[in-house]
Amino acid sequence: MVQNEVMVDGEVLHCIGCGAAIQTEDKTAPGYTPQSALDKGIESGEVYCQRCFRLRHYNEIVPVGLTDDDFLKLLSSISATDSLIVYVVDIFDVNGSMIPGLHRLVGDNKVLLVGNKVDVLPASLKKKKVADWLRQRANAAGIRPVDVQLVSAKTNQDVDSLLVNIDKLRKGKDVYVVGVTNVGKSTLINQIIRQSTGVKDLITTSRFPGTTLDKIEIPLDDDKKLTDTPGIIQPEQMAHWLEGKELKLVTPQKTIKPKSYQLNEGQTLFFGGVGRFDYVTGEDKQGFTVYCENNLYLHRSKTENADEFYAKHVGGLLTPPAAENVDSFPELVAHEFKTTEKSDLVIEGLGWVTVPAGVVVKGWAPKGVAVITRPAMI
Ligand SMILES: Nc1nc2c(ncn2[C@@H]2O[C@H](COP(=O)(O)OP(=O)(O)OP(=O)(O)O)[C@@H](O)[C@H]2O)c(=O)[nH]1
Ligand SMILES: [Mg+2]
Repeated sequence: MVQNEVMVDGEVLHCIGCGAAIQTEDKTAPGYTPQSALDKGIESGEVYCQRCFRLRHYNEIVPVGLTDDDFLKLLSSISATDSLIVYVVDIFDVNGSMIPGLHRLVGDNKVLLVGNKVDVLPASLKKKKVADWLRQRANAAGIRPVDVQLVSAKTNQDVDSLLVNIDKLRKGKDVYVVGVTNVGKSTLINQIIRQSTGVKDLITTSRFPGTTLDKIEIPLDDDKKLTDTPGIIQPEQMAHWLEGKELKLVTPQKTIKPKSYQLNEGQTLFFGGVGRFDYVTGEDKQGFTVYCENNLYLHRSKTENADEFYAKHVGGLLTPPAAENVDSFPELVAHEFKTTEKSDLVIEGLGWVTVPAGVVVKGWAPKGVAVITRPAMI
């Protein structure tokens, strides 16, 4: 697939930002680097491909997508190794973070489950509940992690205790960091590199799905290595359907400020144009609390007018999606639940609404994106 690989000291040269083999021929293929930039990079000892250069300096993505096949091949090669698997999930998108068949792919290797992006959770949320819930979700997918840990790769929260744990669990073996795209694998590894060498942001990270393109190996103290891997892009991830600016409005950037609403039966809340919540039946003036990106526009309306309102305003008042992407954005699909206890209705990748016991509610998400309920985390 890769043409005219560049060799240095008998080895294929890889981009340190995304792992792709460097080449100077095909501008549209992974690893493309203009000759002049390559010469400079070799001289300085740090070669970044043109795509990484653009991502790092201009936050612009050049799409070169990996196929599911490439991804599965890479994952199955891990099953043949004797290593510790660090499986990173986005606590904001647990369903979208599940790798189908991971339990088969990792073989007998131990799995340490890491819930990342804990910085966006409000302080009132009980971390232990979140960790227990993560473990349950992993078990339901056939994965039996030896431990579950919550961290924030971005703010460096609990990364040092994760490192201690990794060192204890790996017992002198190699470490593979796996997970679907956008969960923060590379951000986490950058923190690990920074802690041991002081070098900042070595690997390219971005809010766009599909940033890392190939394995990136980082040496550990004992001749073993820690490997970053590309994440598969899942149609179940909200991020799959959104572009740069849209993603920024949907993905929580900072600690979420909960918003409380008193709703009556027959009222609807829109989350921009990417999600919707209906209070179907229950007593009037019930309290509902919304947890989502602080800058996402929430709009209250009557359920009876909601369909019409959405059709009229999606891409305008109700944005994201942006006007130009409305046609390719999937329709919103309703999922109905009756609660028996105080629960969170979770729209994966978007956030959740804490709802009282004994009500009927509907969560709407783009077709394919999961909506679930769980016992309230707060
Ligand atoms: N709020 C928050 N955002 C994070 C955290 N870790 C990563 N991110 C953001 O999540 C996005 C994806 O991060 P990456 O590290 O590129 O994700 P990845 O898993 O390596 O993605 P691929 O290389 O595509 O597989 C970026 O916008 C990061 O800034 C975190 O702990 N908290
Ligand atoms: Mg990455």
